[in-house]
Amino acid sequence: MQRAGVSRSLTGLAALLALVLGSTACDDAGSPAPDNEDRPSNAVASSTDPKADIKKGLTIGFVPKQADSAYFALAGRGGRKAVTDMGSTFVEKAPESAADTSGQVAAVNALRAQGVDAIVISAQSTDALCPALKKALADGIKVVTYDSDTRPECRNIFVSQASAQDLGWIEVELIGKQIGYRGEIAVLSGGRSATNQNTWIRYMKNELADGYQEMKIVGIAYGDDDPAKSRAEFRRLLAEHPDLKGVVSPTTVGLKAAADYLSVSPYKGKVALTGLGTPNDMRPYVKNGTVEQFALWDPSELGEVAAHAALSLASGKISGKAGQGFWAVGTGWFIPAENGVVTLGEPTVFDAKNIDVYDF
Ligand code: RAM
Repeated sequence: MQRAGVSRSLTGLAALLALVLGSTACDDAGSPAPDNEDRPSNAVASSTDPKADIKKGLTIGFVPKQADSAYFALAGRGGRKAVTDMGSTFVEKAPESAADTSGQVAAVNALRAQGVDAIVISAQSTDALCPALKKALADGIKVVTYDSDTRPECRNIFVSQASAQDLGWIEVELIGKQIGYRGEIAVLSGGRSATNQNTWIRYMKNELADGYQEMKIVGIAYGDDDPAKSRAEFRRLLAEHPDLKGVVSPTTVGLKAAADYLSVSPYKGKVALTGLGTPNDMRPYVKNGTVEQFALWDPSELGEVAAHAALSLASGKISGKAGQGFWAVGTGWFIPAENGVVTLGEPTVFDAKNIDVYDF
């Protein structure tokens, strides 16, 4: 899509977002393309009753990417509130680190053995999680992915934070604006196998190829959503690419770690930094001029909507089939599109003008 020329003539990213979102209503929302011909489980008709009540006494198990994460703590808080408000039990099993895919598989197996009614997971890897999730589905456990998807045949619904195409474009725009849409950029990502980051990077590359020919990605590093590794990888990118003009970090952990280093390094003011971060993490670095703008959605809302999807699935109100809507109390009505994807809405862009309005 040729959008760079149009976007450069506008002043605010809000205007850009409105423009783009209006024209991309039908794009996919970050769900990876199935790499086989399996029929998605959510496309298989199952008997549902849209008038059924939400059951009480269910057990909903959340599996975030990692235990020690401000982002997943917020998402878990939203999930717990939704589940307990509706009279059910919230449990969470988290691997120690985001690089620990086997820890996520173990968490899924443990929740399965426990006999939970639904599993809500941010999948760290498509391939590693699918077999375990398929077994859970075969047991009659409903599976919702949130934040990071697996294959459609391995879950019922994916609650996506935003359209992946829009996120790819916003990242390119945020960094492009700051470097005059010209020069070398790099990406500091999270886990190498993380479906969400890999999908956004793919869309970033598409955008660059399509309308930003004078910007070039010269390096992609993976900090595994570990602060120390992210910082080290950021320093490596800076050292290996002396002409680097900017870095995009589409992970809250990577962006914070990079900003922390940049704020006290000689690169401050020379290399632009943006990406996805929480306002509370990023406030000091916006205030001290290290970071101009970055974006995110409300992680707590993401957790709430994912929990409501799980409750509706486990109550037999919906099956994940396209068109079968569910009500997320406090947020609204969501209708899965093709492949069972539900999109939360538009991400927010934060900067010095609005950051103090947000507290998460
Ligand atoms: C990190 C995780 C998460 C991602 C956010 C933006 O917290 O990698 O999956 O959505 O960053």
